[in-house]
Amino acid sequence: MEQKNIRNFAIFAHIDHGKSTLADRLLELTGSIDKKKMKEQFLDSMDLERERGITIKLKPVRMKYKEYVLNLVDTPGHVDFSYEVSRSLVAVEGAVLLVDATQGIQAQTLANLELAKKQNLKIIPVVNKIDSPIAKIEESVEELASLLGVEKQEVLKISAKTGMNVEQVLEAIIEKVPSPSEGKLSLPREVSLAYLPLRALIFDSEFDSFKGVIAFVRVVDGEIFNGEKIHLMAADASAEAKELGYLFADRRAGFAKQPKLSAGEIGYIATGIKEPGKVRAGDTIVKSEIRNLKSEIKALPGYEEPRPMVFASLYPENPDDFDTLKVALSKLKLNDPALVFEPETKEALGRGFNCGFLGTLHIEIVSERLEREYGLSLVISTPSVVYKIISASGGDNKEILIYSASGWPDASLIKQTQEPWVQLEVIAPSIQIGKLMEVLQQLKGNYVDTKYLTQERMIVVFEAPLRAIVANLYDKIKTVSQGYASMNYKVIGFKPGKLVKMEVWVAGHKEEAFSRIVAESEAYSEGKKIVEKLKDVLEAQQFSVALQAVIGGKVIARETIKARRKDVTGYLYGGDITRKRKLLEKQKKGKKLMKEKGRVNVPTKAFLEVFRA
Ligand SMILES: Nc1nc2c(ncn2[C@@H]2O[C@H](COP(=O)(O)OP(=O)(O)OP(=O)(O)O)[C@@H](O)[C@H]2O)c(=O)[nH]1
Ligand SMILES: [Mg+2]
Repeated sequence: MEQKNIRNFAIFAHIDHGKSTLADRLLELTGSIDKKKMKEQFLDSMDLERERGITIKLKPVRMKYKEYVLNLVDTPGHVDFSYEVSRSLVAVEGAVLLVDATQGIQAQTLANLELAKKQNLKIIPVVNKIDSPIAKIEESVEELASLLGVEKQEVLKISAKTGMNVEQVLEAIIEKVPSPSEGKLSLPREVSLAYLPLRALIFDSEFDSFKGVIAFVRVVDGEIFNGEKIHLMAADASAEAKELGYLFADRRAGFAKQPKLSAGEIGYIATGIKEPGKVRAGDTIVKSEIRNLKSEIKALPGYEEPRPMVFASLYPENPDDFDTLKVALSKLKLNDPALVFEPETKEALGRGFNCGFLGTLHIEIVSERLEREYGLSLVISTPSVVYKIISASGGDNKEILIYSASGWPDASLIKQTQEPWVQLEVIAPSIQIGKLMEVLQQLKGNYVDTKYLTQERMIVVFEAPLRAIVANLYDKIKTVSQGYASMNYKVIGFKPGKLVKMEVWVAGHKEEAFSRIVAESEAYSEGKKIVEKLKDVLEAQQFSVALQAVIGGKVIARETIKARRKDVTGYLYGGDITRKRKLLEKQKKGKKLMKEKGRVNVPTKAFLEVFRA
């Protein structure tokens, strides 16, 4: 395929603005999919995506339209998956920016646009959902045109649902998105004509037990043939292109084997590599034979490493599953490179991992995927943000970063505690600003500014501790605005704040996974909330169970679950008194043992429920 006939583009937007639905129409228009196989949001192929109605993973697809090859990448809209968006945008020359006409520009529209601008992408502005009776079409067109500084006529008006005007999107892509040879990734002309060694950018990957790591690549220069020896520059690992080809709509069955991949194309390379840790998104694949010329071949820029800000510990419910969890995490990381993890050991839980995530939905998705795709049962600790502690040791001040409550040092060593703060941008209809302000005031942050986005909609800028955001601010904002407000945030640094470690004791034993770091001013209400929630979610035991929130050895809140006496002898009839006594004895022993071990069995669900409290 000649490069001038290739167009590589992503679809990006705020959550739910209709990206995957537009992708459906494009697949149909280009005849890329069997009509019988078609279903709504076809590219959301993961069960989790379909159940929740959201896209979680970026998804590349190759389509043919007239004499052109179009490589589309569908991206997720939720803020927790923004690393999927930034990786997608690096692999393409253009992007369709969708704005839902019933919603207008939202927080992730702005955040994602910033990412696209950094990549110098050609942006095709599109207003979607014009079929909806509540669509504010002209307003949305005006918003989008002024945001991008383009004429209103440039903004396409479509319905991804009915297909109205979708063909215009295809035409605009062909006309306006630069071909790879003219795009941002191509070499200066005089160089590219001479000698073009292979350079392919890995933007995603997954594990296959037969083919090893399958890398999804954008070939930037040169070409690669099936069976050729390859080298991963950053990992300094050698491999072989066991199989390569294009990605058609149905990815599973859609690995379409080819003899070669050429500059400008998007496709996959099965590397045969069996250690998942070796392959990283952002790495550059070159040919083995030229690896010694490394100094002459520059690695592609790759990606900024994502900065996880929320941490939680994952432990296998069955300690024997530690190694399975380890392998599962590294395989999952191939497919979700925003995930970071490090082994750790906690007395009550054994061996597990401290993991970093981009947000709380990310935690949910990762733990669900581990359970579904790898058959693991997990215990998840209360999520926490990173805290900084200034400790005084031997006269010198030392700064340490704490990723979970278990790393909390002895109180006598703590000189000052600090926590990350964020700058929040909330976009909402002006008439809702009052109610939103009430929610924001509760964060005990600083109001910064209010700007008009349009006549009816405003952006409120606010600074607050990240801790408050993690604790479900997103949902609160959605609720008070009936879904019309959206938010985005970025970390601005650490600020001093009085923090303490709160422990939770169940039946007199510390349940380390429940420990969390809280603001001192909120410790009492937090403690109360946790023990009340625990009382709700834990089952009654054969002995009464005390639930206590404890700070520095002092109980600050307490609840009790009453004992349930289990009739172990019920099924014995008649007078077999010795057996009866034996059973009662056994029960007593069991109770004692349970009490000794403090093993009230706390199911994973309880950890998540308590966390959501
Ligand atoms: N009325 C109307 N509804 C639409 C249109 N396009 C999409 N929708 C609906 O909007 C909802 C979200 O659509 P998706 O295509 O999943 O949105 P998305 O942008 O891919 O969402 P994420 O990937 O999770 O960010 C679905 O219920 C669609 O049916 C449209 O043109 N008109
Ligand atoms: Mg989607």
